[in-house]
Amino acid sequence: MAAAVDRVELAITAREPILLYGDYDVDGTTAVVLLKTAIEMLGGIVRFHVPHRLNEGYGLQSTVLESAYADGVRLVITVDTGMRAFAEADTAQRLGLDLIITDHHLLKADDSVPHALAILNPNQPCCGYPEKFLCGAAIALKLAQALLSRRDPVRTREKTLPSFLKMAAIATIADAVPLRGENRVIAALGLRELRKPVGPGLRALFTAAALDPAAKQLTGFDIAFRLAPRINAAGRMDVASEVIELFCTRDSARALELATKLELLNRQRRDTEASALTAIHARLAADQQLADARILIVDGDGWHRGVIGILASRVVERTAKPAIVVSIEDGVAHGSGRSVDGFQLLEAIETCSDLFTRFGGHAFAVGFAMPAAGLPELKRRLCLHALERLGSTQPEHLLRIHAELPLDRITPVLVGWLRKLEPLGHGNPEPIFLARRARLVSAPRTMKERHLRLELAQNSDPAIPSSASIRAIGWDQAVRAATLGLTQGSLIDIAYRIRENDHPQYGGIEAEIVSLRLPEP
Ligand SMILES: [Mn+2]
Repeated sequence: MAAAVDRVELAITAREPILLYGDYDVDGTTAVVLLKTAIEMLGGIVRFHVPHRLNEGYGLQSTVLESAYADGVRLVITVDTGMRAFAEADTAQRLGLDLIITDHHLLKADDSVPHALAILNPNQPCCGYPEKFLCGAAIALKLAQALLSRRDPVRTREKTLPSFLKMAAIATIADAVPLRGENRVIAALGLRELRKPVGPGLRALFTAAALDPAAKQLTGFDIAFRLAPRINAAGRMDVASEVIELFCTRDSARALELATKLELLNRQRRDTEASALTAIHARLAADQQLADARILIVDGDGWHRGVIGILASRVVERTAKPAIVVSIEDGVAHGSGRSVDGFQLLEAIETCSDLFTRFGGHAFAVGFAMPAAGLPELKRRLCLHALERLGSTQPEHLLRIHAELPLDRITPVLVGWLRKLEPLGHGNPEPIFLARRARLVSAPRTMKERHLRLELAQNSDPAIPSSASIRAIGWDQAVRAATLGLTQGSLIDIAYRIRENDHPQYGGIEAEIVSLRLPEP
């Protein structure tokens, strides 16, 4: 850290431009925003580069380093990337560029690291930093904190750092690092900061996502499922650098324009994803051999490469099997895979490393590129590998229920306690409850022909008569309810989450049904 801070200070004093090199996802772009803001506060000159997902691909690029050098840059700082950029680090050294790598990605199996002036990554075996699961933006925050504290420790602690926690919290929740330890602190304090009046970019983004941070307590869910997809849409569908502009601009008209564009890109992303997902499900339904494999590898022509990762996640959710979605374009296959507990996906694709032109990732997520002609061989080898590792039995969807909670025990006090568990997300999952033999007070209703709305009552203690009922919502559960033949008076078991609906008309506490069944007789 000291070496990194010294070098950045030198650049600031010499008014030497610094290039920040980020990744195109939420973590990478917020990390750029954070560090850019910090260095500019100290009087430094910052340029940034975020690669274009489709045209440039993931990671540090030598060509960008070369043109930065030609433009007078002598110091490059990576955020959320760089840990495996060995060749590019050598390019930097050859050019005479100083390189500081800040990244949270894992090292190569042999613990070797690229040549750099300094590397900030708690995953290095020699690093004593106690929190190993920081996201990229949180590591950028550490560097910002170190830089600013040297100048003014009091102001940094009391004012600047809290304001930076907003970006770090969004990234911590969006990048799916476990929300425990220091990450929980960053996320919780950052969410609190997000409630206060913020810059025009964040405000415009909140409006686009129909979120009012002043009116309600923001949750991890709001960030993960409402804010983050909009930020990510830029990198998936177009250029991520506009996200950085959105967060840095002071011009509200421009912020509105950029947020509107993100909204549009996010809708595009959703449509693209939905149509490809339909095609994938049709394929799995039609091809039994494909569907029975222990790893699902589905390829299609020209599927948008910005969404193949999300598609793979959807297939995993639905099938409980590791899945790889491949998009073929001009004879080149680009794949993105997601895994399940107990199957190390990076290790799996490493057994096929001779087939790839490029690959990387970790246990649960991988990406690769290869000549499309090699796909049959890849499928053959991976299916065999998965069969060896996972065995031939088909997986079961297991639902983890945290506690049994009859519906009449849901009280505002309990909801208040549950709120204290926030921020919920990876590593700190939202509790799922079980209620047995709840009674339908009225006939089930459907919404938009897909969703289910029930009015349920349950009297767990006959000594205390209760006539109260609770509304229960089941997303995409209308068909399931029809299969079970539910009518007024039916008894059902439900696994559910407790939701606070802030709709002005239908607001209140409700149960969100995760799964339902008829009770055992
Ligand atoms: Mn990251």
